Amino acid sequence: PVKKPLVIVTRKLPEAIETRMMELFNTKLNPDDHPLSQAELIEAVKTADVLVPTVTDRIDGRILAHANPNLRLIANFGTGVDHIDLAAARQRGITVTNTPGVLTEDTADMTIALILATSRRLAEGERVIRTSEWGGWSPTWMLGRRIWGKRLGIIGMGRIGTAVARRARAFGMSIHYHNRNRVSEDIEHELEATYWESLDQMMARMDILSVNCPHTPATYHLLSARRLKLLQKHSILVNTARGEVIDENALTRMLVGGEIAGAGLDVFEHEPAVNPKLVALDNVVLLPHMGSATIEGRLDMGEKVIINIKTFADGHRPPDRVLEGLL
Ligand code: 8YV
Repeated sequence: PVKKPLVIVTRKLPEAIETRMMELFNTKLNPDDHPLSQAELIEAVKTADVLVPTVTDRIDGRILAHANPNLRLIANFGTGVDHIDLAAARQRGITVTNTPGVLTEDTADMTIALILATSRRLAEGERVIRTSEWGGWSPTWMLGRRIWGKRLGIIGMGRIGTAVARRARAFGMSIHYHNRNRVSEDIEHELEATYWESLDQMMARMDILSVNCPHTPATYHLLSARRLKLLQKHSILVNTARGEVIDENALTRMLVGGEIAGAGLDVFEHEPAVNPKLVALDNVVLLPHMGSATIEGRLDMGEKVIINIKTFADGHRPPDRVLEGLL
C-alpha cells in the first residue's frame, strides 16, 4: 500500500471532491476538463498509482500495456465499467472499483421521465411552441399514449431496474422483468412483478420496454435486429443503460419504418455521435447521457471514489470492488 498515492483524475469533478482529493492524496487534476487523448491516457497509466477514469476513457488492453507496476487501482467515477478491459486489468493484478447505489434513484427518475416524455410527446410538444407553430388546441391533435394500465417490461432487474419498477407501480403500470436470475420472492411480491425467463416472449407482449442492464460481452446487442422485430407496433422502448445493448441501426430502421411507436434514449452506441436518422424523427426523445447527472449525485459519486481510494491506500479491500486485484 502507498500512503499518499499519486491519483490521476481524467475529467473535471465537482470542486468539493477535487479539494478533498488534493488534501488526502497526491492528486493530479484535469482543470480544463478536456477528454484525455490516447497519448495522455497512456502517460497517465505510466505514472499513476491510482487512476480515476470516467465513461469517456477507453481503457483497453493497449492502454494498460503501458501501465507502470505501481498502478494498483482503477477507481472508476461511475457505475458502468464497460469502458475498462477487466481481463487486461486482472492480468496485471489491478483492482477496479465503481460507484454503485448513489445514482440508482436519479437514473430511475430519468427512466420514468423518458417513458413519460416519449409516451406523452413532451419534447415534440415543446418544439411546436418553440418554433411558433402552435395553431391552438384541437381534440384530436398531439395525442400520446397513456402509461397508466400498461405493461412495463424491465430488462435487467438490479438496483436501477428495481427502482424503476417501484416508480412505475405508482404510475399504475404492471411490472414484468427479464433478468439472469429471478429476484427474491419478497421483491417480486412487493412489485407484483412477473418474471419472464424468455426475453423473446416478454418483448412480444410489452407496451413499454426499459433497458436497465449493464453492457457486458453477454449483453452486447441483446436487443438485436431479430429481437426488436418481436416488439408490437404500439410499443415504446427506453434506454438509460448503455447504447451497446441495443442494435442502434436496427432500432433506427424500425422507428423510421413505423414498426414501433417511439423510443426514449439517454445513451447511444457511439457516444457522443448520434445517428442523424434518429435526430430527424419526431417520435424519439434524445438525451445526452444525463441519467445520473444531478449535483447531489455527482458529489455522492465523488465521495464513493474517495472512500475506495482511501481504503485501498490504507491497505484494506475497498468497498466497491468490481475486480479484486492484488493489494
Ligand atoms: C455517468 C453512468 O455519467 O455510472 C454510470 O455507469 O453511465 C453515468 O452515471 C458516467 O458513466 C460516469 O463515468
